[in-house]
Amino acid sequence: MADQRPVSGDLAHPANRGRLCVKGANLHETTNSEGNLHHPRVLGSRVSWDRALDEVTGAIRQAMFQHGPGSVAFYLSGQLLTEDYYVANKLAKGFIGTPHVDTNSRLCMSSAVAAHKRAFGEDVVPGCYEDLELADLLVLAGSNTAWNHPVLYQRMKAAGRPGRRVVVIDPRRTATAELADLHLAIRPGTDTTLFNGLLVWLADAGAVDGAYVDAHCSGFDETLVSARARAFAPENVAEACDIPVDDVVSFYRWFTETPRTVTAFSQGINQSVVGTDNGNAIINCHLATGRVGKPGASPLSLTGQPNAMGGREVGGLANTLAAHLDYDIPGAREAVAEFWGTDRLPQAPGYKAVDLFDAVHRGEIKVLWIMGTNPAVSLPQSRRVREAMSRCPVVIVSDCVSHTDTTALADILLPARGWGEKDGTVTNSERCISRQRAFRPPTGEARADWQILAEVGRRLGYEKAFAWSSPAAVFREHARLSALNNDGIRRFNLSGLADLADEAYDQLAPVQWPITTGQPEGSKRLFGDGRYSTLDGRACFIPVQATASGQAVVSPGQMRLNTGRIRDQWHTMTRTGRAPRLVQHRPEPFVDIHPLDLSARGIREGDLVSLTAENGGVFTGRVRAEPGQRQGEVFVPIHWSHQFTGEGLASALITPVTDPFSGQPDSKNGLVTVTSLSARWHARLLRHREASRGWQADYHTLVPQHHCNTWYLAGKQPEDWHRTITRWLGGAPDLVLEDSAAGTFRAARIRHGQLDGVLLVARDASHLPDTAWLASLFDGRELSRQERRGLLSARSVETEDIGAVVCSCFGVGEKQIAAAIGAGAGTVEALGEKLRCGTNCGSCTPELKAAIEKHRLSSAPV
Ligand SMILES: Nc1nc2c(c(=O)[nH]1)N[C@H]1C(S)=C(S)[C@@H](COP(=O)(O)OP(=O)(O)OC[C@H]3O[C@@H](n4cnc5c(=O)[nH]c(N)nc54)[C@H](O)[C@@H]3O)O[C@H]1N2
Ligand SMILES: Nc1nc2c(c(=O)[nH]1)N[C@H]1C(S)=C(S)[C@@H](COP(=O)(O)OP(=O)(O)OC[C@H]3O[C@@H](n4cnc5c(=O)[nH]c(N)nc54)[C@H](O)[C@@H]3O)O[C@H]1N2
Ligand SMILES: [Mo]
Repeated sequence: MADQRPVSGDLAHPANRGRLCVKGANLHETTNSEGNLHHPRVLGSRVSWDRALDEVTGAIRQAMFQHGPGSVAFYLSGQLLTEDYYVANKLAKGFIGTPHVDTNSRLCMSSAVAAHKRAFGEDVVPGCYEDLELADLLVLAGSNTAWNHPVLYQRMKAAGRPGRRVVVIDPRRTATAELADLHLAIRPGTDTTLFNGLLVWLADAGAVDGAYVDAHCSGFDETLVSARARAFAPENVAEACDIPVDDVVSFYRWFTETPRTVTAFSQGINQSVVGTDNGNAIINCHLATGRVGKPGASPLSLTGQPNAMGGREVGGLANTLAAHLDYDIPGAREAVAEFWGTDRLPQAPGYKAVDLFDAVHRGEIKVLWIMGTNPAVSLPQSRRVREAMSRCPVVIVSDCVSHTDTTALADILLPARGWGEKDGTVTNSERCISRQRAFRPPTGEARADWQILAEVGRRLGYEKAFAWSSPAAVFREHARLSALNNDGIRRFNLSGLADLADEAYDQLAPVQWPITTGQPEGSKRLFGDGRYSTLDGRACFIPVQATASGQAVVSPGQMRLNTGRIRDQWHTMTRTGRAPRLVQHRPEPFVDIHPLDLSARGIREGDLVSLTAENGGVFTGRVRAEPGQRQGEVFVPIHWSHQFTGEGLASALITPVTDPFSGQPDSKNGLVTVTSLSARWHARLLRHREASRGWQADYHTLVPQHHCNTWYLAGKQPEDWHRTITRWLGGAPDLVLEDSAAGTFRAARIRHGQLDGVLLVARDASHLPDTAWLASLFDGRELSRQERRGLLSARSVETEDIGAVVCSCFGVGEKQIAAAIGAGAGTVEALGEKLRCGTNCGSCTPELKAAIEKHRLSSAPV
């Protein structure tokens, strides 16, 4: 059962100052160990750690011996701690000797990494979060900050003041656009055009900081010539980006006249075949105006995972070696080899994620060790990824959760300690290192990832190299390595922490790197003095191309696909999917479509549709009419996996094409055809948690509740409910209500006086009742007579139907909000006072505003 203690933020932490997002605030619902992996397993059977580790080392040794070190591969994650990551990288590259170590950050940050390296000579984020508050112009490119970085969004919002402007660049009108003075709903994939055009505009307006460019940059002239050659007058830009020319001009003017400008960018920029160019197109404009690493003036890549940055520090990406030392830096390989005391370091970079799984598919990789990521769901063309894994002779998966789409394909399963159980450090987008501390006992026999890896290193015969006894010891070694051959050009430097005592490590306060003996308090901003990490100290302008797959031809009947995140779920839902409060905001996989596209296709809101990609991938979800979509484009969430639904995986629809520099897949971009599922019936089936699946349906989604599971079901063929009901409910029903003319059927089963199962069927999904009250009856209570009477109408006289939950922090529903607005609560603040909604994490305020606006429009005199 969930631990009921509420979670609170750390008031002293510089990044959030105690604020939490809705997922953080509901963490207590996800820390129950039900569903966690408790013991190691080999081929499905529980084994001892000793046996499991023998299997792991045996498989690695055999592959190395028979096929060479390159037949072993690691696929890591930005959700590991830095210490875990460091040990994995050292084991793989240093001692097994395989270059094939990559991470899910390839799908996330690698384009930003590549852009930083091209421009600055090193993967460095020059700015910090405070800049988001100091900026007079905030440009949010390809980032739905309101939902995905809600704490930063709240900071930006609170920093609003007269004259501060916000521009949001996103094909969709998202919750973030609520903060925007200007929303540029560009055609997907046209960001380079927009920023190339800006560079030309800056030059023509005389807004280029010539002195800065001359003193600190190279490549400006070629870059400008290349941008001009593509004739980027605002009219061209407007046409290519499919936005009004006045909006282009407003954006360009504001950028020109605002020295304190921050451009924050995220997955709409990175996850593209031109992701690296996108990043450089942005950075070019900042370099041209000298706005890098200055208070309130910088490009700012927003990372996603808690430790995406830590992975970049240790060298978790296949094309890096360790500690910002790359294979192509002269002398780096030799220095790292000497530092580690090994002669096994690979000669050249290994496969990046998409290529890695291709190599697995070809049979080149004999042992694949996956840690802290769920590639069967998150990599493009997920069906082929699963096929690759099932072909691989030995798949090792370290995870905290027993049932995921990836653990289902593991030969060896290792239980890893998760959040709250493990100890170490993480680094955020602004280079700030924070301690993560264990505060609860581990689940079952779970071990920390670094311990598992170190033990394998020792069993492979490298006792000395893997002898650490604490994460603090690993951290010190990592810090020492960062200082190796570091003459100050390489900014990543933790030498000031290399001798950190255990107690000091335990108490380490958040601190931003570089942290050197000369600057032990860390560094907020970098490159503000115009000196970069290149050999000549100059930043590089990079000419960028102007077209992306965003302009690929959409055939008649096809729609362009966009994918992304929702407010209350984290990735593949292995944790947030277990929290009943968090599943209520969007309980099912969905498809956002513009209302005009719906009417043109004869589809209605609430219908089930299937999207089919050319690669055969299918996604089935519930239609939402979304006026914020561009016409011709659909948006689907990335979160659902086979653990929760049938065909509802966004990545099934994505073709694995990648950016040529970063190898990051084009995950925001697909082409699909839309067909209605033509369901003849829709149902809700509520069963107690342990009940096995007795039902069959063409569509299903599991919606976990506190005391039961609710299945959303639909079928294309009529059912004989009287025949199937016994199987579906696990026994004969006690109450049945049918109206065959109306197509409704309802039945309930009661055992020992307690509710055991309920089925509600309707021809139209919108005719199904709200099931919150029914779900609450599964708490083990003996049903009263009144409750029994209410069962088939699905409501008790006393309970209020609150509608879909809008504020997950306080469980406030759509219908309550509408009623409060009707009764005069005309502002977000008034709603907060009345219902508490929006007063905690604040991430529902855009939806509250939209509800107020909707009421205003509907009650306005015609
Ligand atoms: N609630 C929640 N928060 C999260 C996560 C989560 O799973 N759930 N995950 C975390 C992680 S790992 C990450 S990486 C971040 C990601 O954070 P974001 O990058 O904000 O997340 P996304 O929703 O994937 O994509 C952002 C936006 O890019 C837009 N976009 C698509 N194509 C284009 C384009 O061609 N140009 C532009 N300019 N925009 C485009 C999409 O419409 C979308 O609104 O979120 C982090 N925070
Ligand atoms: N189409 C499309 N695809 C995308 C994206 C998109 O926007 N569109 N976004 C991409 C991005 S930015 C990202 S970051 C990825 C995310 O995709 P994934 O990384 O695949 O997703 P998660 O659900 O975060 O998987 C983390 C796994 O690690 C486990 N875990 C958690 N903590 C630990 C730990 O401490 N140790 C170990 N060993 N395991 C742990 C969890 O239980 C879970 O199974 O998806 C990418 N894929
Ligand atoms: Mo990410």
